[in-house]
Amino acid sequence: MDLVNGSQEAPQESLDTDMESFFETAPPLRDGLDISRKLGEFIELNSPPTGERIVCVTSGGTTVPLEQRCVRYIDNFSSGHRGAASTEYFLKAGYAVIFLHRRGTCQPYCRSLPEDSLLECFELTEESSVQGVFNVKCDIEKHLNSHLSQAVEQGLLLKLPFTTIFEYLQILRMVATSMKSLGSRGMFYLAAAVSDFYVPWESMVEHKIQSASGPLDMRLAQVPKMLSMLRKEWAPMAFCISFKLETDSNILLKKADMALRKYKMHMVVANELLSRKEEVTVVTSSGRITVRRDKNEADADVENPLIKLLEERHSTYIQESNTTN
Ligand code: 9Z3
Repeated sequence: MDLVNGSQEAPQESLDTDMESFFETAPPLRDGLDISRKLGEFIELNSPPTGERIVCVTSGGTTVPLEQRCVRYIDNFSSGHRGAASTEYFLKAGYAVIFLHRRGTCQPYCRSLPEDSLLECFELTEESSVQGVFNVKCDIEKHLNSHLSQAVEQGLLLKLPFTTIFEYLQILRMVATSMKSLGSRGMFYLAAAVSDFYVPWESMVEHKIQSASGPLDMRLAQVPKMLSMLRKEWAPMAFCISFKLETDSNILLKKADMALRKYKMHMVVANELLSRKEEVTVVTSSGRITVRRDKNEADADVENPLIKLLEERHSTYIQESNTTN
């Protein structure tokens, strides 16, 4: 496959046109009406006087289909652990959460469940008894019920799944425009690993690409940068945090600084692939803050202190917005 990586930056007008054409040509969402109804109800329920703050947490990687009847696709790495853990801490901090996640990735309150088939937990050994297995099952059910269903039933957690870059960006736009009315009480926490390149739907082949024709040459278009659209049009008053992922530590903070300025983010969380569960650096216009997991506690997550920091900064932002308006 031939990845054509042009390094020149596109001017603003061409970005706007790229964005329009992305949405005009994307295959429409199958459950768009249902998502829109759920979003409307969720935002109404969690707006004053019954609710206060809402955060949209994006989580997992987007896929880029190579065929319309998709057999092959390019994927962006993300287990969804960051998004799932952060959702738990946001709920704990009193936020209502819209969890926009890649289908099949890590879910809130299910992070500690084993990767292997759940049935393997129930495997009978000579010492274990049917009663013992039943107790394990009850413990798991109790754990899930006490957190997950509670959050969903109380209307504090709305889960919206995506797979492709087309689904992700269309749903993100719906969420953002629905959250516009919340003003500064809305937050975007964009931890999803979003494809930079894609095959436009109209130039994608319908059927499975045949290998008999030899090597595959393919030109990928650049995914229009939605962050500036989010800040400028979709939800201009919302508090926005994006993530910057690099594998080369020498360029990470420079790239995070650039993203902060270019997309007018309120904060950019910089992380390196290998150390992402241990520490992150929060880049703001007034400086950088390193946030680390508490190594003295076995199960401590870096998301715990991170969400505390973001919640504090969001509170200050809401107060400042109220006094200036
Ligand atoms: C992140 O950087 C996330 O923290 C991770 C979390 C994907 C590393 P896991 O899901 O990992 O816990 O396994 N997300 C953003 C990645 C990204 O694609 N950022 C774009 C960029 O770096 C900007 S939107 O250019």
